[in-house]
Formats: sequence, structure tokens, C-alpha cells
Amino acid sequence: MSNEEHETTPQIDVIVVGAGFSGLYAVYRARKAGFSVLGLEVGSDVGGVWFWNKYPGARCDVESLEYSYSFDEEIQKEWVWTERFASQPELQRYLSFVADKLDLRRSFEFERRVVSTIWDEVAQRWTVTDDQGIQRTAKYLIMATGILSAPKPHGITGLEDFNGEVFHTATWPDYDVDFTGKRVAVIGTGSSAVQAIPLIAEGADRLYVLQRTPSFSLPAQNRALRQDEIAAFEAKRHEVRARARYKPGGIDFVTTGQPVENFSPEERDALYEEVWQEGAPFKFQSTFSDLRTSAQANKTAMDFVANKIRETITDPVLAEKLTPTYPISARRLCLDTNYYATYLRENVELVDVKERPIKRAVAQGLELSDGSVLDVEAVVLATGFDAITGALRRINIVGTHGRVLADYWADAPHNFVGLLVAGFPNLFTVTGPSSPGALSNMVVSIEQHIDLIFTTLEMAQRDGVVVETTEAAQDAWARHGELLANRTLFVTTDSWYVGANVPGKPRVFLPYAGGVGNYRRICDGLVENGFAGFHADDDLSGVNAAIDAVFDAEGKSKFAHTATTK
Ligand code: FAD
Ligand code: N01
Repeated sequence: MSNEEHETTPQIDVIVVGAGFSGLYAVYRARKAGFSVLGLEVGSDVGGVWFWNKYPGARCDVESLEYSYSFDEEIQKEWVWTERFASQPELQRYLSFVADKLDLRRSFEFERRVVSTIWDEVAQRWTVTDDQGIQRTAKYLIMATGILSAPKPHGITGLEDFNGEVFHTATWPDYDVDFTGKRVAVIGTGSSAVQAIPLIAEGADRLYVLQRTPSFSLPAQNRALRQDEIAAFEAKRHEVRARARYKPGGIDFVTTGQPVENFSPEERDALYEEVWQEGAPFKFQSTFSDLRTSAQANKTAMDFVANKIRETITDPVLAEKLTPTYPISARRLCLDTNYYATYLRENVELVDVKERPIKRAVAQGLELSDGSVLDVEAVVLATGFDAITGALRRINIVGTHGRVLADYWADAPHNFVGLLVAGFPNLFTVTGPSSPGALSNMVVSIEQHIDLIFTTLEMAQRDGVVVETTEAAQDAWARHGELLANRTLFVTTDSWYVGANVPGKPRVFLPYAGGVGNYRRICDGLVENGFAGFHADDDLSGVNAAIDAVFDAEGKSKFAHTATTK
């Protein structure tokens, strides 16, 4: 559909913002349910994260065979992955293939940034305004804007005075960036940097890695997928997909399901070694049942990886600088190809910017607090995102009685099950705060969220009701979420999971720590209990019953035994 056609479209049932994994599936489901639908996307094509993050080395950390849609048989049969962990170009081709196959692009307008959306209490519709001033209204609004789509402000003064080129991993240009023979600085050592650094180092004359906090990283052991592996997956695909939906991370693997103390040090390290050789970060951090909850247990995994770092980096000072001191997986575990070995190259230098913080950018490079200047021709910002809430808070979202989302979330992202916010009727956030999305195979979470949204919309149409949650339901969900989060090591460490990477952001554990399977069970319970929490009704019995069916009063899952076994 052309942009002009949309401008004259009088009534739209559903507007979907975003054209990544979430937006594409939401548009598909809307059409299937018989709604008229319009997608708005600021990028010039579909792909979301995989459209934007074109930096060298970008690839997924959930195996391609599982990091993909499961809702359509033909897509799964026709698309053939070439690598264990698909690269950004392959993932972008995949999402483009899905869009073509389902003819989704005709429902989207690209290069349209949604800047404002206001609830009209009389018409009971959302008025959505884009950056070109074009307004549309819709009964339902699905914010598929992504949890890692809003690059955080870098906060480096004087960068506009720098004479060289500046890149951000998440807004990487379309052309082939050539660092051959150049002096380059990479700022940051999170997942994006860990993937980009080895490849930038191969070409650059000199590479400075500016590290404030080191990351734990596992070798991806990436390789081409063999025909027989693909055939074997295909033969069991239905069972794998079905199991994954009930696993904590939305990925189908089996672990011991037991605490570390049940194993001798030799047995324990042999199990870590097995997963290390396999290249499976989610599995590694789940090797034992208490790695996320016990500092003592976690220390065994930390020590194992620290030893691996020391095996590669024999300079003890450098090895120590590269070794994190926070619990493994309290920040996102990285997946790499040759990351630590890159520091053995003569053209690579680790610069500790905790010791010597970046003071400012100057014409010829970056000045550090001790007055030294890193003389570079290019700066790569691998500085991350205003995660989970950033993309939403950047839009002027105004609900009932003039409630502004950005203000309402100033102290914490109040919401119900990561999908609904009180005072914002008929508006849905996909993998919003307090959903398990960020800690999971996101595609599994996305499909579950969108399926639930459309189950809810069918009910709303049938019953003629507006979908709206209450502050009481939000509070109940927040209490449950806190109980679970406070049992984990996530809350002990500064990370984007707790908003600590963005100055001024409230420190709240943003994802849901109960796992994908348990979350799904609770959501199913809410639906069974008459869409409890999805109506403007302060009766919490249905919400509490859905939670109590899955967790006991201490926050222990009643389904823990099913999480680790097939
Ligand atoms: P996105 O893909 O982020 O799409 C959101 C879209 O909304 C974007 O295209 C954006 O331009 C658009 N948008 C935002 N605001 C507006 C606005 N105001 N107006 C119009 N359009 C707007 N997860 C995993 O599970 N496994 C992985 O291996 C993995 N790898 C990742 C690698 C990288 C480099 C990054 C950054 C994230 C990765 N993730 C991974 C997480 C990733 O966010 C999800 O897997 C998934 O791609 C999210 O899809 P989405 O459609 O919800 O969001
Ligand atoms: O961002 P990050 P990312 N001066 O926030 C540093 C997903 N992902 O883009 O921690 C100096 O993790 C910052 O230092 P510190 C994945 O979920 C997945 O790398 O604030 N340094 C940190 O080192 C991931 O978690 C893949 O001390 C500054 C880094 O920049 C998420 O996206 C690949 C700084 C930012 O790390 C985000 O990853 C890529 C400053 N002013 C991304 N500001 C896969 O492998 C920030 N830093 C699948």
C-alpha cells in the first residue's frame, strides 16, 4: 500500500509500531483476525534489530534453528539456515523472506517515526502522529517498538568536534565500513563490542578497546550447519518447539536441574567444559539449578571462565582486567569468536576507562582523565541501549485523564504482565517491562505475547469491551515480580537489566525472572479466569489465582521439575 493510500484510510482497527520480529507477526495476526491494520516503522525496511545492527560480526546468540518463527509450517520448511548462529545479513534476509512470503510489506509504511499517540476518550481510539505530522486513528495500538532499539545517549562531550568518523553499532551504515590501516577506538565491551572487536582488529592499524566493565564471554563455536543436522532438527521440530515454549529461556535443552553442591569439583568442571565446547550461553548459565540464585554456586562458573581467560591471556595484569568480578549472567553473557585471543594481537590495546575515564572527544581523538589523547581516525560506540522502556518513553504516549506514559514511568515502569498499562486502554506493549522477553529466546516470547494480544482482542470485540488493566493488578504483578527478582543475583549488579546503564533511570529490575514457561502458564490462567487483569475491575482473585497456580508463597515454581527434563 502506498503512503498516500494510508493517508486517506478513514478507519484503521489496529496500528502496529515497529517492523521487527514482533511487528511482522502482529500485522500477520491482525490480518488473519480480519482487522484492518497499518504498520509504521522508522527504518526503511523490515527487520528491526537485524535491520539496524549491521556492525561487523553481528549475529544471534540463540541457535538459528530456534531463533526463528514457529507459527507457520511453510516458512519453517522453506527457510534453510546456513550457520549455527546466523549472521545479521542472514537474519535480515530471513525477515525479508517472511515479509515477502506473507505479503506483509503492503501493510507497512516505512520511514515513519511515531512521535505521539493520544487516547481520544470520546471516540475511544488512539490518534497516532508520525514525524511528518501525519495523523491516523486506530481502535487498538500495538507497540512492537523493541527492547533494544533505542541507542542510549553516549554522554561523551565534544564528539561533534572530532575530525574522524563516528559509528554506533546499532545505527551502522549500509555501506561497507573499511577500517583497513586505520586507528580505531571501540568504546564499550558488551555483547556488540565483543562481536565487533575481533573483526575490526583484523583490519585496523591500531585498535584501542575502551573498557569500563569487562564481560564474561563464551566461544560461539559457530560453524556451518550440516544437512544431516538440519534434517534431524526437522524430524523433531514440532516437539522441540512445543518444549521450548515451556522452558525457562524459551530454548529446548536439558541440564542437570540440580545444585552445584551435588557434584564433585571434577564432575562440575567437566559439565562446564562440555557446554563451553558446545558453545551455548543459555545452557552454560543453567548448568546447575542454583547459578542464578546462589553467589557461592555462581562463583564456580565465574572461576571456570576466569581460568579460560587466563589460559588465553597469559599476562596476569591483562587477564585480571578482562575478568569480571560480578556474578556470571547477572549481566548478559556474551558469545564470541576469538574475543579474548584478539588481545594477543600487537595492534590491539585494552584501555581501562574505569581507571582513566574518557574526559572528552577532541579533534584528533579521545582525551582521557590523565590528559593523554588516543589519536584515532574512527570511534565506534558500542555503548548500548536505553533498554526495554527507552523506545516507549521517547514517544509522547498520552492515555486517559492526560496521563503521560513517560511521566507515569518516571519512578518505575508500572504495568501488568509486560503487556498493559493502567490508564492506557487498548494499548499493548510487546515484551514490555516485567515480561520474560529480555531473558529469553525473544522469538518465543514475542509469539506468545502476540498470540495473547489477539486472543484478548477477539474477546474484546466479542464482548464489546475496552481492554484496560488496573493499578491493583499492576501492583500484584509487581509484588510477584519483585519476589522472584530478589531471589536472583540479577539485582546485585549494575546492568541494563536494572536500568543502571542510563544515568537517571530508576533502578528497577526490568524483566520478569520467573521464566518463559511459568509466565505462559500464568497468562493462560489469567485468560481462563475471565481475562483477569485485562478489565477495569479491581477484583484481584483471578490474578492471584493464576499466579498461585504456578508459584508458591516463597516464589518457588510448582513446575520446576519440568524445566530441565524433556
Ligand atoms: P526490534 O527488532 O527492536 O524492532 C522494533 C522496531 O520498532 C525497530 O525496527 C524500530 O526502528 C521500530 N521503532 C521503534 N520506535 C519506533 C517509533 N517511535 N516509530 C516507528 N518505529 C519505531 N534476542 C534473542 O533472543 N536472541 C538473540 O540472539 C538476540 N540477538 C540480538 C542481537 C542484537 C545486536 C540486539 C541489539 C538484540 C538481540 N536480541 C536477541 C534481542 C532482540 O531485541 C530480539 O531478539 C528481537 O529482534 C526483537 O524484535 P522486536 O520486533 O520486538 O524489536
Ligand atoms: O550494550 P551493553 P550492547 N564510557 O549495554 C560501555 C543484545 N545483543 O550493545 O557496563 C565508557 O551490553 C558499557 O560499560 P559499563 C544483548 O542482549 C546481543 O553491547 O556501563 N563505556 C558496556 O561495556 C546485549 O546485552 C548480541 O561500564 C561506556 C558497553 O558500553 C544488549 O543487546 C549482540 C560508556 C555497552 O554494553 C546490549 O548489548 C549484541 C561510556 N560513556 C547485542 N557508555 C548477541 O550476541 C557505555 N559504555 C546475540
